[in-house]
Order: sequence, then C-alpha cells, then structure tokens
Amino acid sequence: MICIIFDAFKRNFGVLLLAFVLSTSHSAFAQTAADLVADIDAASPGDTIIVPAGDYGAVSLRWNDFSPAVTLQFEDGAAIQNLRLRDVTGLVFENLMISAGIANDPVREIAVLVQRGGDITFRNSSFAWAEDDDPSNDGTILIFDGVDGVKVENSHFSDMRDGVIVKNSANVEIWGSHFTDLLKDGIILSGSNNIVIRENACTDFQRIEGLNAHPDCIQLQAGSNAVANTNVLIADNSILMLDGERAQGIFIKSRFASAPHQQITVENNLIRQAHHLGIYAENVDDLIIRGNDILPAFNSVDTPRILVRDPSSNVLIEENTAPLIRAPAHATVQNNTILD
Ligand SMILES: [Ca+2]
Ligand SMILES: [Ca+2]
Repeated sequence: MICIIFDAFKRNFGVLLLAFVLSTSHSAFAQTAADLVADIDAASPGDTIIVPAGDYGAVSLRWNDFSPAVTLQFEDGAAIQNLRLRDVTGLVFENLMISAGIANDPVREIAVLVQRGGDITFRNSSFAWAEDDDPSNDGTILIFDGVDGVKVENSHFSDMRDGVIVKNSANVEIWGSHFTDLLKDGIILSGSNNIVIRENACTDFQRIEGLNAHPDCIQLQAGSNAVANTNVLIADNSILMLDGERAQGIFIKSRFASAPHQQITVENNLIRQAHHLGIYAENVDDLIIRGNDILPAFNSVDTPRILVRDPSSNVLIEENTAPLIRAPAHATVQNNTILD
C-alpha cells in the first residue's frame, strides 16, 4: 500500500514540482473574486497573476502598493461586473472584460471606479454596459479620481453613458481605444495635468428622445471644484459619425474665468461629423490647433467647424482643413484650408 502511494507520489512528483515552480515564479490562479483579492494581497512586486475564465462579479481592492506593478492576466472568458480600486498603486489589467449589464440608475452607476493611488493600466481590455441597442440602461464605464499614473491602452468601450472620466489626476495616457454606442461623452477630463489622448476613435453616438446630452468625443472642463486641465495633447484621434447620431468632436471649456485650461494642443485629429462644434475652445491659455481635418458627414446640415472664443490667450491655429474657422482677432490663424 505504501509502495502504491509512493509510486503515485513519484508519478505526481513532476506535477507537484511544476506547481511548486509556478508558485515560486509568483504566478497564482484565481477562481473567485475572493481568490483574486487574496492573490493580489499576497503578490510581490512584478508578479503576474493568471485569472482563468469565469464570472468574478464585483471585485474591490484597497491598500495594495506594488513597484514594479503586478499584472493581472485575464484569460478569455474572465469577466468582472463591477470593479473598485481605492488607494491601489501598481496594477496592470491585461485582457480584462468588464461586462456591467443593465444599470438600474444609469446617471449614477459606474462600472469601474479608481480612487487615489496610481500606476494603474488597463490594456487590451473591453468594457460595456448592456449591449442591447438601448442607451437608456447604460451607466458610466470608468472613472479615475485622484490617480497619479493612468494608462488606458488598445481597449474597447461600448454601450455607455460616459466612457472614461479623469478628474484630479496626473500623468494620464489614453491611447488606441475605441468608444462606440455612447450616449454622452467618450473621454472627460477635469482638474488634471500631463495628459496624452492619442489614436482613439469615437463612433456611433446614440440618442434618447427628449434628453439633451451634449455628446462629445473628448471634453475638457473645470469640474465642480473649478480646476481646469494643464498640459494636454489630443492627437491623431478619429471622431466619425458613421451610422450614429451627430455629435460634437473636441469640446474644451472652463466656465470659471479664474481657472483657464493651459497648454492645450489639438493636433492631426480627423472629425467627420454633422454638428457645428467640431473643435471648440473657450477659456484656454496657450492653445495650439494644428493639422486637423474637420469634414462634414454626408448630407450634413450643421457643418462642423473650428471655433475659439475668449477668454483665451496665445492661440495658434494652423494647417487645418475645415469648412469654417472662427477665432478672436488676437489669435494667429495661418496656412489653413477652408472647404467650400
Ligand atoms: Ca444598453
Ligand atoms: Ca459633453
């Protein structure tokens, strides 16, 4: 009997050894939300945690601090409904699927909320509320509030009220991501600095009858605490109407005279839309609008344009193509192509 057990032990030794090697190479295999939280709590800086397929429901993390970051590698079919990070530093979410379902209170519900902390990356991930062609049951997808180091890379956002909201944060990169089937805004920034919004696309805005949603692909505002944004690059994004409703393109405004946006560059974006606010800027110091193509969508009755309003200072508008450009007399407007 002992020999049999020993033989079995010998047969399984390779498996045990493999498991031991894997565990000492700092990989873990979560099965439930509780496992996942426990694995993260037990991780060391630089670890990778494999998250197998399954529905993890609501996941809430706090007080984790990793440098270098810990990577959560989600396998296909691993879904989280609702994610909360509070005071978490150093996490990479790779191939995450957020499937938030129907929002009972779409104005207030948020699928992913990241508060404080920093060095948080979402990469190759997908995010959606209820994918049913009904925008009235979709909440906001992702909010960063007070986070130093935000990356959203090569990800897909659909069926949402608002997409990504970044407030009171720093060192933000939103890159290569697609926002589609959205009711309001793709990306909203307030009170933040050192931001790059590059190579994203907004397509197929939706509409609710009777709701004046002021949809924009990218909106900069000063927020309720009257802090605008500083050092922002918005480049190489595409904002296309396609089969959706017309929408505004890039909308930059601070309604607080004492809090202008500063050092804003809007460069090489393509906007093909049917709303006159193609690129709009008001209350900005140091503004460059360069090399953008603003084109009317097919059968457009409300031709998109570039519009800059005072208060604003040190404004340069050059090398754009647009049906119309309007700017204060003090702006430098040169080498643009005005479409007939
Ligand atoms: Ca929906
Ligand atoms: Ca808006």
